[in-house]
Amino acid sequence: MLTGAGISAESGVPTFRDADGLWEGHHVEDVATPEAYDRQPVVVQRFYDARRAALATVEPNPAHQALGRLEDVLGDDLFLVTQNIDDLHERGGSHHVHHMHGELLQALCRACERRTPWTGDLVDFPACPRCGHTELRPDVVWFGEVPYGMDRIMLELRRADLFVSIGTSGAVYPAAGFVQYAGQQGARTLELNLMPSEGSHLFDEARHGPAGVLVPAWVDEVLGGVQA
Ligand code: BV8
Repeated sequence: MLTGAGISAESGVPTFRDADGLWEGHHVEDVATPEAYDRQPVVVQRFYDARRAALATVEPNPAHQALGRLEDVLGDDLFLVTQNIDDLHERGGSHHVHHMHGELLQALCRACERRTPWTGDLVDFPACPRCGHTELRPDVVWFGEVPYGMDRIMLELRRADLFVSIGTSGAVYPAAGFVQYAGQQGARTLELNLMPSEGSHLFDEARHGPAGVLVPAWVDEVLGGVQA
């Protein structure tokens, strides 16, 4: 199971590419690359501080909650990888969430490379609670950086018999390549998205509509089958 910004849209978290999306106000290269951070760290910290603060004002929606229910029944037979850096999957009841692009509510120290749960701002460059250096950055994967846990993800894609993609435009790699890889490994592939994504033609089946409607309906279908 792969999710993207679309699953959090109905919770009020802006997506990236839609009108009024995150990238509307900012150029990716100005806020989401290591070079941007070296060039203008205050601008980058402010961009993520604002998103971190906004996270406290939103709630998980029925799509997140449905995946929480699915995990309760399927346990380890469900591997949930998300491109999202919000914590709405966890607040929606999912306990095992693989954040391949990092987490807003975590700070990463560039000096000691250790992580610290973080809910406040980083723009005033506070000291790292572990090593004392003022080298804390958002624990997110920027463009040009290697996503987290790719080995585990590729392993799960190889053993999957069903690959489901929810709320993603299929514009960013390596996530956008997962459907092809999973399909080549024999998995059936399903897209649940508001509208056809860039890779929609690569899926065996595609259902289009809001995740808050599609995902609970699909989970009830699966659980109906499981519990029958
Ligand atoms: C890497 C964290 C090497 C920070 C993010 C191959 C070809 C071309 C380019 C590349 C390539 N390989 C690598 C690249 C470069 C680059 C890339 O892909 N560039 C793109 C722009 C072309 N990739 C990288 O740099 C990656 N690193 O490749 O390292 C490597 C690779 C493999 C193994 C080893 C080494 C790192 C990329 C990660 C960057 N960080 N996020 C932050 O959040 O600020 S990416 C960020 O943007 C998100 O995490 C997400 O991944 C992406 C946004 O995409 P979506 O989540 O899909 O959101 P979007 O708005 O685009 O779409 C929303 C969708 O939802 C839409 O389809 C919409 O219709 C739908 N929707 C809307 N509302 C709803 C809905 N659906 C249902 N219900 C609704 N209500």
